Amino acid sequence: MTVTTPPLVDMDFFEENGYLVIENVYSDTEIANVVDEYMELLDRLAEGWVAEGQLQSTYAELPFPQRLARILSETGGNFQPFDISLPSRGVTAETPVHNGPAVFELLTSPRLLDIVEHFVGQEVLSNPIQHVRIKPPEHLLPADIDNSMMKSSAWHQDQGVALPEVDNTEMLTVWIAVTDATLENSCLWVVPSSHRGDLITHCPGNAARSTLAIPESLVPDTAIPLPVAAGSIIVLHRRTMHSALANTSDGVRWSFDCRFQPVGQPTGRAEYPAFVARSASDPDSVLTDWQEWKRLWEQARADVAASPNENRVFNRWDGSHEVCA
Ligand SMILES: O=C(O)CCC(=O)C(=O)O
Ligand SMILES: [Fe+2]
Repeated sequence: MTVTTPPLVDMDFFEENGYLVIENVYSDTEIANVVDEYMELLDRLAEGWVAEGQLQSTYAELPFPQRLARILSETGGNFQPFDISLPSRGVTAETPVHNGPAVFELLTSPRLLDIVEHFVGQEVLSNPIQHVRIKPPEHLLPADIDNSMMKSSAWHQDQGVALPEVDNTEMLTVWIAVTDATLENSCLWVVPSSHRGDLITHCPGNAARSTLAIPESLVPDTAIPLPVAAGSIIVLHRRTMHSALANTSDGVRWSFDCRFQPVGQPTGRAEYPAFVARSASDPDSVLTDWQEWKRLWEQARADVAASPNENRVFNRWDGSHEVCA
């Protein structure tokens, strides 16, 4: 498919509902370039892990869903080398992160930024809170892997999983479908209009769920699934409650999520690189070179590794609220 006509951005719908699905944002070529980039990455990682004795085989003969599941299983769920941001904790000089050209093209696509401008204005900053989620069939992964990059995502608001310093940042989440997202394979679910309420209490991880989550008792029963085709995006307000179920299909469910905001507002991850994606007032400030983007992440990694602070907090929740008991 080629994408030509400008997408319709229904701001009234977004203001009412706190989310918007926009189809055909990316061409088949843009999506294929990302897939190719990750296939090369997977080959490279698998060869390295075999050489180091961490993996029995590169499993190059297996279809992608089985291959990825096998490799993640054997390496104890080593997903970080695929992610497009550094983790919030435990960063060393060797922590891997993937900042490649095809991913950069997705994040800086003019067609995407034309859409983002409706929400953020003409001075657009790419926020460094960004992830890839590549979810193999869940039954092929070990039960002890509990990570929303590979498995289900608990109910949350993106504002709730960030520090209070972003409460007044007009941060927009953009969720990008690389594969079709379906009811079976872990499409996104949202609670329409939840952005018009307050920030909801999130509870820190416990035995049942290691990640921060809104307890089920606080999730309205009005949630709806948002199945979308590859190349579509879903935009979310920072207070829209969302989640994703397990991938019960036989295929891989693959998405990126990134965030944009007006230039000049706090990102919540000051030590990680934000960049100007578009600027009417200062076009020279726009980052256009993926190698510079990669270099910024490498510099951030070196800086954080050189002054580790394992006591740093990344959210505001201490679990003392009674709903967390
Ligand atoms: O795709 C998922 O499983 C969760 C995505 C998410 O939480 C986000 O885009 O902010
Ligand atoms: Fe989220």
